[in-house]
Amino acid sequence: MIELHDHPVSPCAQKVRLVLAEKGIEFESHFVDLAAKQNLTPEYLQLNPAGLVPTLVLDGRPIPESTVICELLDDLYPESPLRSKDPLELAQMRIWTKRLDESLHAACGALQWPMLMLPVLAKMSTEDAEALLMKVPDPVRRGRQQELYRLGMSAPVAVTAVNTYRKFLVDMEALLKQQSWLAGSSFSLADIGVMPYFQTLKHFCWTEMFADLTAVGQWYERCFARPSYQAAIASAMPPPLIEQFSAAGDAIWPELKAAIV
Ligand SMILES: N[C@@H](CCC(=O)N[C@@H](CS)C(=O)NCC(=O)O)C(=O)O
Repeated sequence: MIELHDHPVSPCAQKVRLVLAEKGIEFESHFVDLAAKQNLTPEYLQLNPAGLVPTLVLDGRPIPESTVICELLDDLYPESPLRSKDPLELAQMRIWTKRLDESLHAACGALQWPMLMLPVLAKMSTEDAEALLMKVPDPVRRGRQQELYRLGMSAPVAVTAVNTYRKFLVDMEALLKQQSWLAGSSFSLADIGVMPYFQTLKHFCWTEMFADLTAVGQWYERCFARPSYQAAIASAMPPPLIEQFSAAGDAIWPELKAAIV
């Protein structure tokens, strides 16, 4: 039995759910309430010492790190492979997934986290909110969240994030003008890895960020038309959350747009 410790709007969890859906693998999802900081409870930290979702549990063994999980699932379920046999395409795929892990993910976190968490923290005393943030195990992530809590979307980290996003999209455009998919001729873990970050743009109504990038727009349509998108991402989003996100994202968009250089 496969279990996934999960959250509907976590890009990393969405990535894993996309792989499971592409391959038709059954699994049991356990919701981790990030807003209630359930990811920082001692029980969850035993599964995932970084206090992050997702965690895949396979025959009782917890496996963290979405990129690792996706490759593991492709190894365990080799039918409908999501990695090319061509070494150059495989390298290209890993360059994209590495870039997600090393840069776009943090940028997305810096934009998405305040939308989710600032309303929750606003209901607490400053002391309680600061104490809660002190529990975040990773010092880099903790510092980013503290900065966003104190300065909101005008924090330098948010300005850098929106520009990191835009640069990623522009680089995608250059490549997708020459090939259909990010790793080359076939849909792969690179496309799956990037799709959730477009879901973030979609649900916060920030798709204008790539409105001028035609090849990216076509890639987005192709990816989001896949049945796995419906099964893994769209159907998991609670409608009240979609409404809350689009209203919050819409309100902040002019400020974000003005920060793009
Ligand atoms: N490198 C990790 C990153 C996981 C991650 O950042 N998860 C976020 C949601 S997408 C999370 O759990 N955030 C909770 C928090 O920061 O409190 C992976 O790929 O699995």
